[in-house]
Amino acid sequence: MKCRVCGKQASINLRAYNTALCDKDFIEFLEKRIVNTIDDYKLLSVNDRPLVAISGGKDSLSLWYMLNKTGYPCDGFYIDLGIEGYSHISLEKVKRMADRVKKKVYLFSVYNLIQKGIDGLTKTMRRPPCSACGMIKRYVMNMVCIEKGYTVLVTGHNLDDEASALLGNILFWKEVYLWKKSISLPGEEGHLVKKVKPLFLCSEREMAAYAILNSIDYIYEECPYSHDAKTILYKRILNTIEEKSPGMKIQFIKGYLKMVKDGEKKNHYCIHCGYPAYGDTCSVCRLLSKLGIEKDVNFEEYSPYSLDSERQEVT
Ligand code: Q46
Ligand code: ZN
Repeated sequence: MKCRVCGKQASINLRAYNTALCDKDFIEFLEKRIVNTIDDYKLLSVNDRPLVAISGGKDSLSLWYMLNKTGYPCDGFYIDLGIEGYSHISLEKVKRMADRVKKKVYLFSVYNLIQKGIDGLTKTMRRPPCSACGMIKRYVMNMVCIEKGYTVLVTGHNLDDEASALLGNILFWKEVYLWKKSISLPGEEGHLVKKVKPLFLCSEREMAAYAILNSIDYIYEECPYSHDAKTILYKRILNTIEEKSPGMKIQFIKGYLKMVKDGEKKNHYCIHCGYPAYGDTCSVCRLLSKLGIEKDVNFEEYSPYSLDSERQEVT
């Protein structure tokens, strides 16, 4: 197998793209995809101050490294969740990367907020920890951005995370969540910071390869609470389909992004006639203006009998 770019021995086969690449060209290929994703979906602008949420795993650490390397300087944010055998190891990895990219990382411990770690919270609440943990993380990440003046929160959700979540939301028709899973979620001035996911189109396998090739020291262990059976099942199902039909996952997720975009566009109305439009002008008004015709919509009426006269019997 030869590298498509330089012809040397390829080290990774990307069946979804029908291509194989060597180490160096794969790194460039993936970095280019991130930059294109940021441009195509308008995730970051020149005036933005992005902050990356980092867990210590391969995705968020690689993302932080990549963004700083490709011209998007950004600081990091880490939440110590107080999970035994996990949190202190991940913190070390995060500090190591901060030294490497020479960027600041804010550290926050959940003890400051709830006076216990996620372990303690689980015991007190006697329910699965992920919903409370997710809620706390979202809250604190938003708070740090607002308090420290960052305009965008960047997270490391990858293609496999998003595709499995999307599949779960579709299977159970969780419509509310369905619309909230997009690549970018708008903020509300002073209340809610904009959120973006530049790894939306990068698979788990690609991110692991990128981390290894760049000697990124990440935590291999998953959070001990992360064994949500459904998510694992959905990922397995999607991988089986991907095996038979390479590129399916990316099509699935791109189709979803298109649907969300079209959905947003439906809220636009024609400035001339008020009819729903993709853009400022509806298709009919656009056609008429192309033809140089002034719109004149008169509805003639035909009545078989005068409305004033007495109703005649139908014979
Ligand atoms: S929500 Fe659940 Fe994660 Fe929190 S308790 Fe661990 S697995 S860290 S993404
Ligand atoms: Zn090459």
